[in-house]
Amino acid sequence: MVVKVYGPSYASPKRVIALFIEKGIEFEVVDVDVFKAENRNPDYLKLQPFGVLPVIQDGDYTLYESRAIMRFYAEKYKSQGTELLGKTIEERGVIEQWLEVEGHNYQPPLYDLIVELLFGPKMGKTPDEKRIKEDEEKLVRVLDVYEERLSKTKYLAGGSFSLADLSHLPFTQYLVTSLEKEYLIRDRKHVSAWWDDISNRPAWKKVLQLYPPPF
Ligand SMILES: N[C@@H](CCC(=O)N[C@@H](CS)C(=O)NCC(=O)O)C(=O)O
Repeated sequence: MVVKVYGPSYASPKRVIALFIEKGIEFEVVDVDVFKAENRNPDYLKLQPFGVLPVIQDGDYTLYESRAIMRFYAEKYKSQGTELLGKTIEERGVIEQWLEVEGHNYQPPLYDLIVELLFGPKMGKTPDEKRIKEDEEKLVRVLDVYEERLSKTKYLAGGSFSLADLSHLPFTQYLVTSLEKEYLIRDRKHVSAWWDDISNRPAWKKVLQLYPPPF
């Protein structure tokens, strides 16, 4: 069964698509244009009542929330493609910890920056400089924690690439490419090496080739 992914040009759907490519899961995409408010159409809201992307449909199984989708397929196809959930329950715990950090500490200030600097202006809004400064400060504090962590382990959850690293790819790509804030990565030796490693994975390069930034 080919999995249908609604998106696919935006960051959160790319998280799911990167996972599908890492795992060798067949998928097809359905374009949803946020700038035409297609994510607010009644038919789309039947699939994703909060009106955000992505949603997947796998036969008659529907799932939303990009990290829930990633966890589901990484578990369902655990022995297929790249192993992303660790070998032991302890490793899994640490992966889950860093996935939570990504979702609660890393992405929120970065998402705000993207809205202020990319999406807002495209919709005619003036960027809020105070908010931009506060978000960048928050992100700096998070990246300092990452630098410390990555000085001890090659990847966030230990010695192997995992779902936690993968989950960082789409929004960090925005940071580097579209927001032109690559210095936040490059100013930190270990974060910089980690970014070079994970962003050069063939699966991620394929995602960018299929759905290039900025959106
Ligand atoms: N927690 C959700 C967030 C999804 C999300 O924010 N998607 C963005 C694209 S990256 C979106 O659909 N934005 C459109 C909007 O907010 O109207 C997930 O991870 O699936």
